[in-house]
Amino acid sequence: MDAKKIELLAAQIRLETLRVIHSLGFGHVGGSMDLADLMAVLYGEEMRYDPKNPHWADRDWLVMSKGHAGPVVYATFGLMGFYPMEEAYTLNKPHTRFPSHTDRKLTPGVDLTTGSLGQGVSTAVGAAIGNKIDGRDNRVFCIVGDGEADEGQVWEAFHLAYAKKLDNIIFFIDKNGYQLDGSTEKILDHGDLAAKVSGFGLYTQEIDGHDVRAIYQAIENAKAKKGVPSCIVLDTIKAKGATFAEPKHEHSSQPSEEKWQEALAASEKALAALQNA
Ligand SMILES: Cc1ncc(C[n+]2csc(CCOP(=O)(O)OP(=O)(O)O)c2C)c(N)n1
Ligand SMILES: [Mg+2]
Repeated sequence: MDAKKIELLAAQIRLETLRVIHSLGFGHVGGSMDLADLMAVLYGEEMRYDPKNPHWADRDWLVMSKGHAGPVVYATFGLMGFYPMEEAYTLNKPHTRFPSHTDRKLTPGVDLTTGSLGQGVSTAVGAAIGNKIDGRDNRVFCIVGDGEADEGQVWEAFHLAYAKKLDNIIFFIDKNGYQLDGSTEKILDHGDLAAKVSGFGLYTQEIDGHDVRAIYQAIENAKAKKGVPSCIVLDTIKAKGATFAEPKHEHSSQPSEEKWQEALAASEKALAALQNA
């Protein structure tokens, strides 16, 4: 993997994620921005897809189970050519193809509809079972929130994935330490989350979720494991790269226009620094 290329893509995804949310003026900045590095590795390196044929039967699937991270999905898909980027600057407006939460019937590239936390993990497992039945060698990549992991359904789905020996699904848990209105520790402490997932039988790794090399290597390790599903726990900083939201790890944000402009300028600068490096 060309790490510099992927880091550049991650910076582009961060900037476009901000632009997408700025088009509405408010939204889920926190849980979108912290996934830019993962999305860059997935769509810049790891996944098999055709932006001109989003329903290609042999594609790898993405299930953004924490469906409120729609903006980072729309930014990534726009950059990868699923549609003109500008089209996503209609976030959640009437008749848009870009609702705040991901919807498979509206947005090219979105494989499953999500938003009700927990459910995407189960439907992702269903997709992985279906792909096996069809004899396909593609994979399902499913992104779960750490607050979302409060849902019992997440653990039922892990249990099923293990029992069915689904080595064609890789879960990611975005361990940013925060959910909607506070820290995960205060609201419902998971203790050692990776140890719990591992206890369910999944091949589990925990890494720095902003290190593209570590993300790539963990995915490669997961791909090499036969007969068990995998989970990669990503230690992340909620709202990473959004100047107004990162200090308090905001879940959703509605900053003033001045604060928006500051954040967009900082993100453009970060991108330019990588381009000139
Ligand atoms: C079943 C369900 N309950 C509540 C919500 C409202 N809700 C949306 S996001 C969120 C917090 C999610 O926290 P986390 O999974 O940690 O997401 P992240 O920190 O990555 O944004 C909640 C409670 C929901 N979407 N679905
Ligand atoms: Mg969280």
